[in-house]
Amino acid sequence: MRHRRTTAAARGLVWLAALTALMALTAALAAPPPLHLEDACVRWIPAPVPNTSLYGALVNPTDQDLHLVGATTSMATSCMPMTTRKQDTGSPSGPIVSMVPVDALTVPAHGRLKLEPGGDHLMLMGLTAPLSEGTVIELSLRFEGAAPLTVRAPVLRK
Ligand SMILES: [Cu+2]
Repeated sequence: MRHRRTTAAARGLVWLAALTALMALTAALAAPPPLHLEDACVRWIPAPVPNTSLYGALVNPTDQDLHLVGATTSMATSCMPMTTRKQDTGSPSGPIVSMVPVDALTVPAHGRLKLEPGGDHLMLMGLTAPLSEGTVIELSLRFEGAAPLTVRAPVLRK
C-alpha cells in the first residue's frame, strides 16, 4: 500500500514536470525572441537581379542560443540562412568563395550574429518587385521554437 502511494506520487510528479515543460514551451512559442537587429539593411541590387541579402547584427541578450532558420517577407518568395565558405584549391587565382545554404545560423547567448557581405547572411530569393533605395522592408525572422520576430531594414547600397 505504501509502495503504491509512492508510485502514484512519483507519477504525479512526472505529470507535473511534463505540464511545466509544456507550459514553458507554449510560452516560448507564443513570444518572439527578445533580439535586436542593429544596423539592418537590405542590399540594393539593380532590377533584373532576383536575389539580395539582409545584413546587420542580431544581438541576443538571453541565456540561450537562438537559431535563425529563415524568414518571410512580401518582397521575396523565399528567404534562407546562408554562410560563405572559402575553399583553397591551390589555384593561382586564389581560393574559391561560395555561398552555402545552412539549416540555421546561431545567435549565441549573450552574443551576436553578424550578417555581412562575405560572411553569414539571410538570402532573399525571388524578389517580387524592383528594390528602390531608402525603402524600408519588413521581414518576419523565424527562430527555432519561438514566434517570428518582425524587423525592418532599409534598402541601401553596400
Ligand atoms: Cu547567399
